[in-house]
Amino acid sequence: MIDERRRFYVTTPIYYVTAKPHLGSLYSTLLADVMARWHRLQGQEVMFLTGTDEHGQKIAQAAEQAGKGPQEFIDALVPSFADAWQKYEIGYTQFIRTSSARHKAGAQAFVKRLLETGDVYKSRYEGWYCTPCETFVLQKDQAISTQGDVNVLLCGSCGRATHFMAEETYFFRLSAYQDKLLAFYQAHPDFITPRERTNEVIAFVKEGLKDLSISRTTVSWGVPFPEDPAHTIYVWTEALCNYITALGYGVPSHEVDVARWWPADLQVLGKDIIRFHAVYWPAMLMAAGMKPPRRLLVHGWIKVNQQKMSKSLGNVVDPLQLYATYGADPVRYYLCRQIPVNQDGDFSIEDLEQRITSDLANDLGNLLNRMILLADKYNVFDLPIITTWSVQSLALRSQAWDMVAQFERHMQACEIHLALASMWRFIHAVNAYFHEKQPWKIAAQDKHAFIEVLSATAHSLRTVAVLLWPVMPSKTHELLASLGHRESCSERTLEDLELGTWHHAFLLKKSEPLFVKPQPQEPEESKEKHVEQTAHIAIEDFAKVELHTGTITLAERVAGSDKLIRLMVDFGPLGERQVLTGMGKAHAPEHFMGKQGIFVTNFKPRKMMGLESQGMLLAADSEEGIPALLMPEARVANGTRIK
Ligand code: ME8
Repeated sequence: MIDERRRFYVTTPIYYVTAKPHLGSLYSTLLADVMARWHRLQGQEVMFLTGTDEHGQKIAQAAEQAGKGPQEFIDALVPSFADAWQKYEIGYTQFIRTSSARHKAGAQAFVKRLLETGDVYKSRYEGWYCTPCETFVLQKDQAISTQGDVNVLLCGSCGRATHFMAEETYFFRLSAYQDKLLAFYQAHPDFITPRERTNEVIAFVKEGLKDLSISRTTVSWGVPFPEDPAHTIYVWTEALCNYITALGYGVPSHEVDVARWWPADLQVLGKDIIRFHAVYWPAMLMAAGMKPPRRLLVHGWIKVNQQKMSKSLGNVVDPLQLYATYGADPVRYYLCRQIPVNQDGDFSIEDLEQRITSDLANDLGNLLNRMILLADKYNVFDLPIITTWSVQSLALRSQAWDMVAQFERHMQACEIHLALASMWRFIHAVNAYFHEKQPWKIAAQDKHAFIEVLSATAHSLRTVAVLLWPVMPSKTHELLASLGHRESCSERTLEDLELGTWHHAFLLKKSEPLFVKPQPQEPEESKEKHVEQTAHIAIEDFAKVELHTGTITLAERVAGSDKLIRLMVDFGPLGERQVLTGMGKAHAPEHFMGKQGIFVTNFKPRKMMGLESQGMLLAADSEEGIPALLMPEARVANGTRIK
């Protein structure tokens, strides 16, 4: 099922740089990366664009709050996007910044084109504006909140207060595109994935489209409007242009690139910005004489406790923290598998860890481990090409073949979670096959049958690794390396898997487990219990530690150290010993003089600042955090053993 077009252009939304990227930004970018890799796997040339949205009131306000100029503010934040994408192996081919000269010139050229076609005219706008969403809010989309005696009009999308604005503005004649848009949706039923969302869009367009204000006189942090520098281009109009300015729109020498890549094959976005991409953007492109994108992948929201994860709600999950704890591939897998692309999904650490433990470590990782362990035990690493297969192996091969077809179908439809579900059904089947065949029992008597089971398992794992590469680029390379296959997934095609023939030889390699199971996080309370439990030791263990009483006869600071104090201690029959203590910051030497303390006396002597310590003085932190010496209640003979 190889796509006959040889090129694939995929984009992500460009993110507002008001803060570092969060899990929601990663999610859109990851979906685009998986689709980009999926098309690379088919041997297509891929253009993958992502970037940052750097103009408008929202950015200007955020910069002001941070006490910085807008350019300085965004310049400091943009590297955090590139860094996160690099850690998560996002293989974009271009990163666009809307403050770049190329983008600004391209956006101006696009608006100029709309002026020339007569689809942009100057008039006056009055309405309610939501700065966080950077959009005018129609009356029907507003909610009213009464605060004291005042009614505040809230944005229907984000629930925050709107403010009234009246200004001279340029309008885009959106109303003229109502019928053309409806005809376009009808002619392209696959324009929006998932299809259900098309109905929302059609209903919105059918209600009637008003002309769109596309300039501001009150926002200076933006791209100057062509031929009227008192205005800046409305941030959304300008931002949408990034998808073509990145190709070189407006630069005569780049016309060929625009023609080569546009229309985009896939634009990934969250459902919050569907209207901009499914209505305004296609209409503006039509007005400029260009085609709308081929397809939009509109995904749901990642939520935390049923609420959308967002910067303004302060409930964002930091992708870098997840990366540090679990690594990139397990998080990539979790996001693709757990959250259905077409729905909202709740993020939880428990689900993430559960997926890593059961799907990755148990189902996939253990299968590889068990095979390699057996290969090692019977010293059979070299698996030659098999020409005759048992009935069960043939059945497994045909399951593999079916899975490949299902997987491809789902991926072509951008149903990544369903593609993974069908793959895991197959992985379960491979585990069942391995279990039924009991290769550990036949290894000694029937070497041929033993090798056949390993080979069928290796073929299955190779199929899994190749298809899974778009989702877990590193782990699948490790998996292939353990099978002795060093093929680079990015260069291979699916044809071999589609044929379904098993004709490979393998050279198995001993390797580290593919996935590490996360250690369960214990609640604080049970952690304490755990400490109590592990604190139980046998009396013989205690007997190993020799504790004696001793009287301090000398205490002085060790030269060159503000911590160490040298003590001479009288241990009675055990003699006199030198003990160093690190309590010099809390206590002066006089504090120790003449006191009888308890010492560990059988530690291996240890040198500190050139002096040997032959014991350890016991102390415990007081409530004020100052070490208090542990002493016998009554004076006892020096050198008495504590039992
Ligand atoms: O809207 N779950 O930028 P933005 C899933 N600059 N995806 C989420 C998410 C969540 N909780 N939160 C954010 C903008 N996203 C404009 C876009 S494009 C020409 C201009 C993702 O930084 C999702 O894709 O607010 C959403 O559409 C996008 O980030 C919004 O990012």
